[in-house]
Amino acid sequence: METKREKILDTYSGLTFKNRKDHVVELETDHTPQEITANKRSVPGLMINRGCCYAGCKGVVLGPIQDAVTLEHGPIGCGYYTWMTRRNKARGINGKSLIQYSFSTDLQETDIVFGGVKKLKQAVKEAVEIFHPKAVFICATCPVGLIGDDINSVAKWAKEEFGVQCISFSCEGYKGVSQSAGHHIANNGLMKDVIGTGTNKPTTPFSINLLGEYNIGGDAFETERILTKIGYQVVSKFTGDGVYDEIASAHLANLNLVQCHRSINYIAEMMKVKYGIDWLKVNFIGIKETIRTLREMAAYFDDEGLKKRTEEVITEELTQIQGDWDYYKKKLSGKKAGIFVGGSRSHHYMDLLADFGVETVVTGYEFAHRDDYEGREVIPDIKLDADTKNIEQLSPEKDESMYRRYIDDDTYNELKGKIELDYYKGMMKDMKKGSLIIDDYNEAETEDALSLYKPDIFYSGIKDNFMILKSGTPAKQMHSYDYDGPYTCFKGAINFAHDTFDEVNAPAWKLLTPPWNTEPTLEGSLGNS
Ligand code: CFM
Ligand code: HCA
Repeated sequence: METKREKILDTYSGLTFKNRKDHVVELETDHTPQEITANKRSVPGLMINRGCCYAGCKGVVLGPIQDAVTLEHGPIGCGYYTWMTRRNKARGINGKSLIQYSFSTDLQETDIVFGGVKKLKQAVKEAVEIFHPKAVFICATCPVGLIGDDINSVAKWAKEEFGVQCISFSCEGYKGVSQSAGHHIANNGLMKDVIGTGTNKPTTPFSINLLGEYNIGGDAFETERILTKIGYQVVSKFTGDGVYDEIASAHLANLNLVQCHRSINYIAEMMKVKYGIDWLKVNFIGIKETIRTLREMAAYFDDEGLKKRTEEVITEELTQIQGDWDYYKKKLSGKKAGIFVGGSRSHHYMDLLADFGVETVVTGYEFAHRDDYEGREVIPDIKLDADTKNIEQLSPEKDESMYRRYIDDDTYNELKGKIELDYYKGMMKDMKKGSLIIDDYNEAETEDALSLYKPDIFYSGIKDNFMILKSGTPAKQMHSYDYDGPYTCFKGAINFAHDTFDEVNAPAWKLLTPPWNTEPTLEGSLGNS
């Protein structure tokens, strides 16, 4: 009998089938990872959900830093489409935040022909004079790389001319295969020119940096509330509600917490080598996951007072939500979910859904790497110069280096003694036999997955959201949370359950008939590979 995976792939012709077959996995055994192909170039013509390198660098990692001007060097479209589309909230510093602005050099055809450096210099000058930012981040888009504008020299010039930190990021959209390369480029820039330059010394030993938390819908606010209540000092957040000086002083904290491993593991690994700061893979999405995380943190610092306070806060927060937790568990238990988001949320939200008895049966990522699916031993994605102790980052194009394919044996051995190898758990370990995992999912595959698995609710991306809604499936998009949130920690979990409950029970679904209720589902046989 054809498996569900085979049915999905069956719709493809030869070449596309050959490409896609290794990106689609149906688990053969409970909680046992299988090999999946990931972080590869998409098939042209398929309606995928990925973004570009520039989106990952400018939009995702650098954009949320509220006292920096993130200046797009390129045509206005790239600036416009990354203007406030991501819900990374910021408190503001003395009532001021720059994240609501879109800064662009607005390159025109003549600039493409004669070069855009003059315009870029003028834009930096205006940005500095009008907004007085802590830093200017110049982010290149595709045409800039193609015409060869020297953005590095402009950054150097601006530093001297205005006495302001100015960093250039060569994050042209076409680099790499998705936004993932952009995360890497942004991480490298922050590590090279920002982290380590600050002097804000923490005042308690329980000082942490919250990495890979972008404060979508206020998530970081809620996590920070819990951490502060326990007695932790949050030195910096990367980069949600981000503050330049705090990030510059991150090296003075005692522990790094990694929420979104995909987008920021590079910084965690580099800080471990350069400053000896350990990192913990945490997850503040989900009640049980939050408790596990808080206990692991307390165990790490190994302080009796901290452990006691951790338990007190857990009890206090649980007492406040227990009634709601029981209620929503009763209402949602037994339901099946599908989740497709970028590079880490699918797994995190799987944990939160499990708190309410909801099983994730079909899932995947846009641009994750194999480790996000399969798990891995954590090995730094860097080269260490044995004499100077300088760290050289491997190029983002070689991003699959997670499996130490691009680290020579000598470097590996050099690092192995110095660094404790950790294990990073991917999503497959938390999934059951028969569940489906799709990498770089596209619209056709999502449609087929919907009709084959018939989830009660589907957590989607932005681009695929409407197609799912039109199929009559309750859908909630997990990039901006459909303007809700926060969803972190204890109260956030209840917010999420409440929104999910509303979505599933909205009367609108009774007015729609999914196509598979009136038309046959998939037909045909498996093509030759
Ligand atoms: Fe990390 Fe993110 Fe995500 Fe991501 Fe993103 Fe995002 Fe996402 Mo959109 S950093 S990988 S590049 S958790 S922007 S806050 S929602 S795709 S799953
Ligand atoms: C990005 C940001 C994004 C876009 C979501 C989408 C977000 O990666 O460029 O357009 O589907 O969360 O806003 O992931």
